[in-house]
Amino acid sequence: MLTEIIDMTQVAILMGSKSDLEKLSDAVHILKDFGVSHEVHICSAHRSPRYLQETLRRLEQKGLQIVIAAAGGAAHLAGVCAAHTILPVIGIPIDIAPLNGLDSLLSTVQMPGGIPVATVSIGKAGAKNAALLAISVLALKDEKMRERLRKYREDMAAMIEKQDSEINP
Ligand code: RP5
Repeated sequence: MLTEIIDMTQVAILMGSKSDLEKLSDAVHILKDFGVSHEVHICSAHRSPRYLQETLRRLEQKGLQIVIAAAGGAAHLAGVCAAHTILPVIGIPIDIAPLNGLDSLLSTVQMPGGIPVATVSIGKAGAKNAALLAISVLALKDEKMRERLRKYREDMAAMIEKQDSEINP
């Protein structure tokens, strides 16, 4: 694949803290399985604002197309990323104590008009969907990616049918 030959990064997964990493494992696996070139970075909007900005700039120079940003609590990472780039930004609200993600959801989803963040569901399901949503955007201009996405859906449907037949022998 061309993206493997040239040093290109299509998708960035950014997170506010190393403590978010285990919630994002499905997103990383899905991007790998679909052959999407990606990088995973810890860059906090409030603890390392300059590093976040530098990372975005560096990745944009490597052909970045979509940013996935995951954060918990007062989760402004996705919004700050969106402020620094015109690329599509997908926000994952991470569930952390004591509010278990409702705080992160509202912080991520409630962007004032003008700077959009496409927000997925809280936690692990959101991480999975963020990767699949990024892939569907890439698939707009990539027939092979579209085929992989169709197959992914077909496999999922087949699995549900199999499970149904198992409980209805
Ligand atoms: C956010 O604060 C991070 O995204 C993380 O979800 C949360 C807690 O971070 P740690 O205190 O675990 O580093 O910025």
